[in-house]
Amino acid sequence: MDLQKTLAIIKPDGVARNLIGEVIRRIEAHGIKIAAMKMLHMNLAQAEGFYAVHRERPFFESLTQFMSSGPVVAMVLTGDDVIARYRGLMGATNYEEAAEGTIRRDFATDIEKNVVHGSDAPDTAAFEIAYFFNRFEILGG
Ligand code: IDP
Ligand code: MG
Repeated sequence: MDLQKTLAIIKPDGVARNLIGEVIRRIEAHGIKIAAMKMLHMNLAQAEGFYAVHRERPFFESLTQFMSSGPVVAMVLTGDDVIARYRGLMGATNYEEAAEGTIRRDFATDIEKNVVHGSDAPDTAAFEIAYFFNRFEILGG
């Protein structure tokens, strides 16, 4: 068993398109537990801080403007190997390359507006969870 936590976000496009329920339905249908959840609207500086790892990338400015363009739903997910399992549910970054039946394949409209975020490793998950939640807000601490 590798009990992990990961940060999931329903991005502004997903919230605007009424996909909150569908994303959460898929998470629960795969037996993944939600340990924390909140809705918030990041400002630009907050989005830049969240995606600081990407600050040198050509898409950084557009990505952070997008992520601060409307409300998001942030969640902490827990379970065995949940980082990879949730990324499997999400599908590849580029929805055109994402596997059939994944969230991005089914709902993304371009490589940026791809509906969901998920941490990619234990160290990034720890940073990203702490960016949005304190330990009193996470079930099971
Ligand atoms: P990930 O979300 O699958 O982990 P990352 O490479 O970490 O993908 O990129 C973070 C986010 O930046 C992506 O989810 C997407 O919204 C956006 N992004 C990634 N690559 C591109 C690109 O080539 N053009 C525009 N936006 C991109
Ligand atoms: Mg990433």
